Amino acid sequence: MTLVLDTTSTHLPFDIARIRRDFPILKREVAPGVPLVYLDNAATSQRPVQVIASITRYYRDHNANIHRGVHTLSVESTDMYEGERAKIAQFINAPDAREIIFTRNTTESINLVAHAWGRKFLQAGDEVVLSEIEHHSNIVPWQMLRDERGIVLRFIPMLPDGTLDLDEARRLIGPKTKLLSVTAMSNALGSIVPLTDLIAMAKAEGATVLVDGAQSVPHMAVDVQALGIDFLAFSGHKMLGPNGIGVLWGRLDLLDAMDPFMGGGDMILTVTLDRSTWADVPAKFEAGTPDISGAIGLGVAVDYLAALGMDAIRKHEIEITDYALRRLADVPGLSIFGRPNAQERGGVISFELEGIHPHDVGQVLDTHGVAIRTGHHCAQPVMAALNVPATARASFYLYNTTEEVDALVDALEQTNAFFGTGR
Ligand code: C6P
Repeated sequence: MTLVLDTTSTHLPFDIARIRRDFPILKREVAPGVPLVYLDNAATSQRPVQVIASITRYYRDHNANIHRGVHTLSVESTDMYEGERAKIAQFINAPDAREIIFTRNTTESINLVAHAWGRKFLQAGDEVVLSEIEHHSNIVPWQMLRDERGIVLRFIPMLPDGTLDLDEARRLIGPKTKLLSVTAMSNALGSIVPLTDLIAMAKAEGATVLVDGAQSVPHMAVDVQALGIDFLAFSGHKMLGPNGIGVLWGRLDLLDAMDPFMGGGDMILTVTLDRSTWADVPAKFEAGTPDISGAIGLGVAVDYLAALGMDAIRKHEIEITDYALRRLADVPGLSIFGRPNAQERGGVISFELEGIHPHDVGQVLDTHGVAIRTGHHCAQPVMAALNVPATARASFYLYNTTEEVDALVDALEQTNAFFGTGR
């Protein structure tokens, strides 16, 4: 199959052909004559040459440890690392660069809050409100804390259309709620969570609010001050950045009041054989040599996203998702989970093909070059609520085209033909 890209499309808000040239992997074939159609962006995005080159350049020209040396390379590396912190603060409109803590990923960021904020400020009987559509990384750390400290977990239920039950949320969020921790967008279904309503409910009760931005920060403008939240967690690898670098943003007063997450080099002020005192934030939460090149690559990824504009990226994804929802509706035997309207969801479409296990769908699509994710998407409670073991999931990003959606639809029709289904 030859994939012909209509790179002159004018309905798109930016120059898709130019963008695709920045991503060499999009030109590869997964087998001779089978071009890659990468639709697994909710799992991880691809990286542009600008990000890849920044990492090579760092190791080739600047590499040294940071905050430790007086020599030129160490000073350069420190300046680059700290410069990226400031850039990322600006990207999410954080008032102070010290509020950006570099972690490995969203998972570590949420664990950091559960450990360093939760263990200090939550007591037995305090309630933490989560939702049924959370990724495991926003469930398991709180279950661990519950088992250790006796806090109570409450879950805002999911309605059959993949949205959250706001009436139930109003009932669950009350005087005992000390923390609301919710995702901005479901990775399994694409549902966009009505954060403004939920945050207002939590703030009316004086609760702290953590937002899991793993699926929102890469795809739409996120402004922590406008949202009025306290913590935001996200991952570099889902937003064109390297693996192994993530961010926890937290309000400075909260970060100041928290104890460290890990002990070691760089997070201390003084150490004697008897006791130690802590460095100020952000160093207090960045023990050991950090992922310096990762932070630099993430900074370049943020430059790339900012140059395109997050509103333009969101608009592009709505167009692609809208087109995909319409085309997929015509595939025999295919049903889509979640809201039918592209405006109400991110660029994620979970679906099933009647009579074929999602893993088999994924495998046949792969033979046509189409990469999607199948499984429970680290959101087993969502699968339980839908009463399915797994789904097939296509997810889009700024470089995807309507022609790639056509390739997905063709491959699904061939999957039906292969299994003799959809008739
Ligand atoms: N979701 C997916 O295929 P990490 O692995 O720490 O970078 O991100 C965890 C995470 C947290 N919250 C949400 C909403 C997420 O989507 C993810 C990662 C990927 O859906 C990998 S499981």
